[in-house]
Amino acid sequence: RAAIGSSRLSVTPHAPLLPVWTVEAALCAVGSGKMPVATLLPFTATPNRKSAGPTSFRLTEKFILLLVFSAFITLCFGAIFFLPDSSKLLSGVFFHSPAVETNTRTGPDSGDSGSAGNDERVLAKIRKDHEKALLEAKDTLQKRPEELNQEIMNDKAKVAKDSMDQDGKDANNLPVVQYQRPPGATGHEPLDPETRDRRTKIKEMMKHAWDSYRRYAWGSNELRPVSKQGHSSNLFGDIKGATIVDALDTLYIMEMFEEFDAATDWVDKNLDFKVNAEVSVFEVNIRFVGGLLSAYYLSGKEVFRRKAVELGEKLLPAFKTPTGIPWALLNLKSGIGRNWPWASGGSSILAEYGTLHLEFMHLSKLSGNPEFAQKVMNIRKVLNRLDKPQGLYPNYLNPNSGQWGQHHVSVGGLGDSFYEYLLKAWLMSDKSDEEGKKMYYDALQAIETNLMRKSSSGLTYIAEWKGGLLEHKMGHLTCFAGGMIALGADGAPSDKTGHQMELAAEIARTCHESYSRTALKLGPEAFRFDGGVEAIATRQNEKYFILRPEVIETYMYMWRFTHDPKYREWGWEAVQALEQHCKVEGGYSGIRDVYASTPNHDDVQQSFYLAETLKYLYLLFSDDDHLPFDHWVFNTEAHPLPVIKKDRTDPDRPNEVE
Ligand code: DMJ
Repeated sequence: RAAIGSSRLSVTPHAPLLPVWTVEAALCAVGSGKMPVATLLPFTATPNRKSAGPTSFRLTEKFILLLVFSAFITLCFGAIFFLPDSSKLLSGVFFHSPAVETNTRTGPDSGDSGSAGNDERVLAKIRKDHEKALLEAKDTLQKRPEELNQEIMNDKAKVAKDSMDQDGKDANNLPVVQYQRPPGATGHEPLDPETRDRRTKIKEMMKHAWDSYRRYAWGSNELRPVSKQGHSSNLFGDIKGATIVDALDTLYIMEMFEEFDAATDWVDKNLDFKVNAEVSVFEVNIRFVGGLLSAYYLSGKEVFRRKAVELGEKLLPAFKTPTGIPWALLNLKSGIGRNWPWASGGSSILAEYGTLHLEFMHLSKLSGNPEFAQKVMNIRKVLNRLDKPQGLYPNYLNPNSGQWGQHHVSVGGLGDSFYEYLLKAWLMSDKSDEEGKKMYYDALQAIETNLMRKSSSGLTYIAEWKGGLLEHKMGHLTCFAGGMIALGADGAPSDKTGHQMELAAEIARTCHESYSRTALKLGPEAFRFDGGVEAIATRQNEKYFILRPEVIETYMYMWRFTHDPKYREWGWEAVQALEQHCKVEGGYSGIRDVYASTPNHDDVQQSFYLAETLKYLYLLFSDDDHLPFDHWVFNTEAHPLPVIKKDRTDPDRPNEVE
């Protein structure tokens, strides 16, 4: 036993001096038959049975002993590793697993029934837990994605609520809001196969535009698709990532969620407003604030609300003027503002200060800070105190004196989105903003009377007004008006709904003509109705096309309100032209002259191409319940913002914001 039990074989004093062998080595060598019997002899050198000690065993006896022992060892190992529930034996017996001990000792049924009974109970519990988990998983799988998202949001809101301070503010000093996604954030495939294919095609275009930006210009404001590098216009100062923020909601509504997540991550980690640079208040508001707000309302991700409010607060110093009419340009660090040097004696511009309303109302709602809403409501007050020539709003207003600058009026550049925001303020307030409504319909009447004309061949257009004289030119930007008039037609006073729908359709037709009369089937920046031409650009500096959305925007609204298939056809014509002439290997580019037979690319992929042009195209080939108009209003950069529903229980409180 001593020889076997100890780890080393001790050598008897009588034995000759020999190397020390381990039992394992000896067994191994014997077992493998490699050790000659003679080699073992030194241990058993004395054949005399009477001599004391283990060395007196005979060789055969030793073999038998070794065999018995190894059989025993094998049995033990077999029992440990191969009998059922051996793991428990291992953990319970050898490793003294506390889990096993607790279960067996403190379980409700613990008693003297023995370990077999305990095992049964443990197994039964595991089975029960398993079944419960399966049922829960089944339950989860049966839920619709929206329900799941809503549950996650509710849980998040609950956690946020639990961690808020005494004023009901969260860690970012924002009020806790119960996020509820408005309906139609994503759509479904249209039934008609052709429409479905066309919609898929638009998504592929978005993918090409986005992937190219991601590959060549990630983090820059825009992409140069021909030279395959980043591009930054000075409209955004040192703020970066305009394309990312502008594209967020388009990615979401097209269900490009991997791309949306990458964009979200960039916003979270890199979007920085602490810049010592001058920005355009209008551009930053419509693209960045608008883009962030939409991304928040579509996804419910708090990072977007936080960033939108942070940026909104940075824009507030722009309103520090004697009248409260904001500056066009603002240094985000110093808070010092000024106006464009070219704008009529230091005036602010109607389309710029008049295109803050929708975003600022939502900023007040999401931040709990009424200042945003007060600032834009004050703009209305100033405008309503002023006399308007022929009921029209001039493009220039001096923020110091509160007086109009030059009497230029336009529904295109410098004026356009002011009118759009009057109508949409009313719609976004769930039709409770009566002031906005009246201002819109009065202005539209003045525009119709003073600016709308018909060409000799019957094309309706909206001219520009300069001190009482008409310039018979219509900008590509003005083409948005077809969609706006259609959107407002339903609420038009004095039975004018039908008439306004006709006007909208006529403008859509004129703008379509401006496309079809070019060589490349894409519209010029401005077209004229004088000197013997109709809907054609005559000046070289008006022949370019920079991927603008306005014509397609009008097709989308007209399609929604009429379901006349021609609007989808016209949209498809534009898609084919974009693919043929604007698509390049590194994205989509604008064109310098739409009348030239081959395109000369301007090497810029504008951020509004992803925000607006592709979004409106996608919606043109989607069903009406995708971003339905009774729940969503688009800002001027096509960022959908939810209608702020009236609190029906309180007649004196028209909507949450007010
Ligand atoms: C966009 O940035 C907005 O639509 C704005 O109101 C004017 N136009 C450009 C795109 O053309």
